[in-house]
Amino acid sequence: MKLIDLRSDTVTKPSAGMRKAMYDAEVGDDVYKEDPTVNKLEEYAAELLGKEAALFVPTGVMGNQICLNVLTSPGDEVICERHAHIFQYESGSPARLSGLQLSLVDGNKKGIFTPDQVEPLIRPTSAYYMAQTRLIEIENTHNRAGGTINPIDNIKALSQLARKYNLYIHLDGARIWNAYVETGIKPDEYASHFDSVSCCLSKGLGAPIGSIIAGKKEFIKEAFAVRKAWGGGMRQVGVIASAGLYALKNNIERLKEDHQKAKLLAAGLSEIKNLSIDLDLVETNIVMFSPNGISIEEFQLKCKANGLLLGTGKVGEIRAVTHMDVSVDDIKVATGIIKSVLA
Ligand code: TLP
Repeated sequence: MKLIDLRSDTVTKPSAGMRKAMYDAEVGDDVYKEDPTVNKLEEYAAELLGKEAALFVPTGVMGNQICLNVLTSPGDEVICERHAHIFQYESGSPARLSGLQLSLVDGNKKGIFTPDQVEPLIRPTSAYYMAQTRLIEIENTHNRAGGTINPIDNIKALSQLARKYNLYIHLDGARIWNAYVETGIKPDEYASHFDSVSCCLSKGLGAPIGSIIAGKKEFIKEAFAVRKAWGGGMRQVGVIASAGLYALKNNIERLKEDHQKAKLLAAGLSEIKNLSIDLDLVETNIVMFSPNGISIEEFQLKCKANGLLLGTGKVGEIRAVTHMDVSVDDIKVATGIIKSVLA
């Protein structure tokens, strides 16, 4: 039986063109900065993000965590949204790896929080007995809220607030490419409001592995040392950096198709009885919904038995993510499977 896999946009397999680029990649030892393909990827990504420098890292989690580590000291506090990936899905790493505590803001249903909500959370620098607020983190698009886009004016205002209080500001832009194709706001425009940015190559862009972090030269120099300290110094890694470079050059604009597929799926789901969905949240390639009268686990198992793999979102929610390895037909079949499971 063919399985339609909507668990995540991370499940894609490298295309023929990407595999060829990997096969042909020139390589060297990246710990000595001698891998020409990694160097090319880092230069290209830095330019795309309008930053002085960039660093290739194995995963989005490592990317976020290196950025937090470089910009803070143990005992500092980081402000982020309650459903942020760094809080929900990164294994407690801000505490484990950098001795940080997180101060959580309740965003709206789209995971968006405003400067008015953040300002009262900033600790006075005179209060030596309090953790010191050091950094604000924003996730765009916001995964757990359903792939929602943070409005650029809000990002600007949060960035200005960070400047006013001498705080750093970090972007978890794992899916910044999705925000870009939907709004037309370029990745470098988004990135210009942040000290550090982390972006994934292995989600909708279809690379098998890899993320990029970007920022000032000095920042990337320190990030390079932290990556090594955490065991992330890689060798002839041009074989995978080539996939990332191919992804950045070929697979950004096509993300629009994934957004159309998500809208198609959401529209189909909204007509199914025993299912709740907020269409207002479907802005990019993620669709969150709740099946009624059945547990999430049982619903997932029944869908799987019928050939459809689905993930989870917030408590009581199913997450379906569209990507380049599912077709419009697959989306129609998936909608039919969900309908029959809930009938
Ligand atoms: N997210 C994964 C899961 O961890 C939920 C997914 O399937 O969506 N930031 C954001 C916003 C992410 O969504 C993810 C991955 C990461 C960072 C971490 O990337 P990886 O998995 O490469 O470490």
